[in-house]
Amino acid sequence: MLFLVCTVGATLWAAGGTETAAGTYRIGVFVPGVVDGSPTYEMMVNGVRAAAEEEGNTEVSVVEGGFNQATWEEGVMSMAASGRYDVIVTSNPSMPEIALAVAEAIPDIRFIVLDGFLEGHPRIHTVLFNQREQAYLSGFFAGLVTTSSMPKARPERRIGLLAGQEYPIMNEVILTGFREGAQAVDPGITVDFRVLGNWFDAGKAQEIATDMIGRGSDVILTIAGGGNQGVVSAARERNAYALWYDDAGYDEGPGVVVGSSLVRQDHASYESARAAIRGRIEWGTAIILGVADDAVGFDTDHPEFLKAVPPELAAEMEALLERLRRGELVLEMPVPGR
Ligand code: RBF
Repeated sequence: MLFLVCTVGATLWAAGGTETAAGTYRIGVFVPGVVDGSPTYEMMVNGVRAAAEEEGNTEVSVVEGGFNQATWEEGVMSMAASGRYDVIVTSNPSMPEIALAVAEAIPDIRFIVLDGFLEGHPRIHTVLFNQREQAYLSGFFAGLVTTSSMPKARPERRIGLLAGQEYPIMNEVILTGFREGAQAVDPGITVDFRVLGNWFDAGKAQEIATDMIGRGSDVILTIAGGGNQGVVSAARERNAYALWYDDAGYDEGPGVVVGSSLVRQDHASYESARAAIRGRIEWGTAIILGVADDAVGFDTDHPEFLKAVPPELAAEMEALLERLRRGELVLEMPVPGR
């Protein structure tokens, strides 16, 4: 089976299984990949479910599109054409284009696209995060760690980034922001950038991360979905540190995962789904949220963070967050397509 469908919600399906009670709001969540292992998708699904539960009279179906990206448009098109959804919620920078193609073909479907940007279509709303701020926070922290006296820090001043795949926001915003943040700590820091080539292969991710550590990286930021586990294993075995992205990953490897930059995709998903259910969404708008909106951050509260990281490093992260919040440091997110 190409797509895995599971249905939850506050409303019952009618006896036939294809009809819903009158007035029920129907949300389809299209996951471009799989939910398990990708923080960004886990948060999207959790946010929509929380909104549906709170509002009531709302049904949520989650459809996993899998890793063959060539099938995503067809998958979304068949969801939209089924007439079973009032709105489709999805997430990642490649989805606005697919939402646009499907919205042009199917006249009454609406889209909420998270982690993407598209303005001006009357049935599409997008929410993008300031990933330049997020990547800068991760890079600044990696810079602090690699130049610190933490037990696994080494003298090379080299840090790593492993990405699932290359895409414009990865290459032009996340990698650049990560390097920018690290070099704000020490301009001599270099970044070893590697690409896994998929969002699931933990074994290959472990091999790549092991090689990165062997070539001098003592801190690796992993943005690779299910591949993240391989980076944590390599760091654990080879005496290095891993950094998590999007949600708090400290419990994935206490003492190994020592930093997590955050995007509140769960809030964005909850808020936009709730607005859609209430008929209050501003269709056609594209918003960008950052540190000042409490939508991007760095988790300095987790007990494993406080255990692993010297207090002066934690204080430096707090100070950086405060500068971003107050606008003393401005890191503008380049708007895709502009
Ligand atoms: N991130 C994941 O964590 N898991 C994925 O399966 C995943 N698939 C992606 C597919 C495409 C085509 C693109 C452009 C990005 C993908 N991302 C994925 C990255 C995600 O959108 C986001 O950039 C990162 O999670 C960092 O916030």
